[in-house]
Amino acid sequence: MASQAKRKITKSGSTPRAKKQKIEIPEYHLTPSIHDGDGEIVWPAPKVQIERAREIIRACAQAQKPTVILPDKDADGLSSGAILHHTLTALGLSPSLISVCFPPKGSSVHDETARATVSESSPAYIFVLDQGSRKTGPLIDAPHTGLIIDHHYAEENGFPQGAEYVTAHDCPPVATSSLLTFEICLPLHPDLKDKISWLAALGTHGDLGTTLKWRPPFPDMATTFKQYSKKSINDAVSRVNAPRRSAAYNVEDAWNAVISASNPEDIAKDEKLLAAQAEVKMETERCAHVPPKFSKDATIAVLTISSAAQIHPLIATRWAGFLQSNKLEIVMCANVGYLPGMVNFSCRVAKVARVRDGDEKVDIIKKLESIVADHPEFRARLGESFARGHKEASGGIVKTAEWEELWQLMGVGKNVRKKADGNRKKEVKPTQKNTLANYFVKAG
Ligand SMILES: [Mn+2]
Repeated sequence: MASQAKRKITKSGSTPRAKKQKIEIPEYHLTPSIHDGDGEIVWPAPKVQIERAREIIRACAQAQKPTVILPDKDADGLSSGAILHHTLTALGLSPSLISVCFPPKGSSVHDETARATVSESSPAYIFVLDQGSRKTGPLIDAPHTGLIIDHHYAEENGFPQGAEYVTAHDCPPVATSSLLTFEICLPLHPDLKDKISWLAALGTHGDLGTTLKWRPPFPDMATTFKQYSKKSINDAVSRVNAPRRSAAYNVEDAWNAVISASNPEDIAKDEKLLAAQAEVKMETERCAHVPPKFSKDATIAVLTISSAAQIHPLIATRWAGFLQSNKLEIVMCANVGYLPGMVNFSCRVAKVARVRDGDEKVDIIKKLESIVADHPEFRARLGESFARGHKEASGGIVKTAEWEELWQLMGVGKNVRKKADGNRKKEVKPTQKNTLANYFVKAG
């Protein structure tokens, strides 16, 4: 894998003692757990929420009524969808009564179009998985039981009207949606363990990274990893995540692979996912070599690409790993070709800035908001999809005209470097293509 190659190169040129690998404990394992009145750890979600979720799932299977599952499009969302689907059918719900919906490219489950699609099948039960939550009207207008299973931050009462919810967000170490769904469903039927354990691993590695230590209170997955290597799980993660990044956005292909697979190797064999993965890789290579431009204060590096594929987060991540400049805080990749008339952008904290602490700690959402803080009218026009996500990985979707205004506000390209002073003739454009390409061989 790329990261291993990178490590090797770093190691070969230095003394082993100096580069002795640091064991990093992920933040989610350092956050103290919360305890209930009896001193028991509250995990992965409050007991009442978990019990209520189980009641709803049992009642749904019993009811034999149309049911809609709305899982998010990545490995975690799809795995929690598959875990719930296997559970409902194991409990006797006819598969023909279950529809699984994915909003089209560029829209979300919170959109009006999604509501209309869900209403079509007149569901009695609606499950919304791993989608993040917003305070909205009811999921559909007709009477129904709605359950949100999630682990993203939600503001107080930040849920659709009338929907019930179970969330891992407030019970550190925060479980993934697939792990939460697994913990809810496992006791509901004796035959589930083999079917859903590897799916919990798949989704969890998808969100928390492929080197996760399964330490308590995370469940003991030794049996699962004896059966399937971590490599096979991790390979399946990248396969499953490919369709949502491809230009065609065939998330259904990923879902079909996950729901029909009995193990991670089945997913690795899926031709459609393989093709999507190849396409994403090719697009990333095609667009990754664009030279960065810097904001006036040199804290933001901007890479502008045009691709119908959702590769902007990948390119931002890559460049964040090796751009060197002591002022640099954020690497931003803007994709002008993802949706017509829109610019989709992803931001990552530059590796050089990740060591900062306390007040200096880089918070992307704050940083983005600070650019427009003195322009409330402009901030309003940027809309709800600007500066969303996490403080370490944020981004947004804005209209082309607003993007150009933002570009001006950041002063992109107006950064004057000292070397430019009085020495213009020397400023011959370097044959940068080669330089950057070489860089990628090492860093990527
Ligand atoms: Mn998730």
